[in-house]
Amino acid sequence: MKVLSASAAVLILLLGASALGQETAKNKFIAVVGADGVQKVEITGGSYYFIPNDIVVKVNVPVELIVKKVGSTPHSIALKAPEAGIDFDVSLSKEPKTIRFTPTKVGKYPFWCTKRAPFSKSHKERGMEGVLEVVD
Ligand SMILES: [Cu+2]
Repeated sequence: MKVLSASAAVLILLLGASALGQETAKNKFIAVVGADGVQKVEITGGSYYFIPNDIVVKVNVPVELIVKKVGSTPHSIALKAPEAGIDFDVSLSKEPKTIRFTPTKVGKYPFWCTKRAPFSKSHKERGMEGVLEVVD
C-alpha cells in the first residue's frame, strides 16, 4: 500500500478497517447547510480510498464538493447521475478543486475513481469508491 502523505488519522482508519476485515473504511459525513445556503463537503482521495466515502446531502440544496488528493498516484472522482442533476468526472490534484451541483432527486449515488494502472485492478476495484446519499 502506497500512502505517501496521508495523515495519522487516515492510517488509523485504514488499519482499523483491515482489523475488522473490511475492504473499505466506512466514514460518514452528513453535510450541513451553511449561512450561504450551500452544503460544503471536503473530500480527500488517496490510494485507494476516499475520505469521507459515505456522504449525506439534502435534496434541492446546492452542494460544493471541495476535492483534493494526497500522494503522487493519479486519482479522480466521478459521479454519473444526470437524472439527479449530478454528473462530473474530475481529476484530483493536491490543490483543492470545487465541484458544484444541486441534487434534484432523492437516492443513493455511487462515486468512484476512474483510474487504473496498466495490468492492474482499477482503483474502484481496490476500494476507491463511495456513496452520495441525497435525502429529503
Ligand atoms: Cu484513484
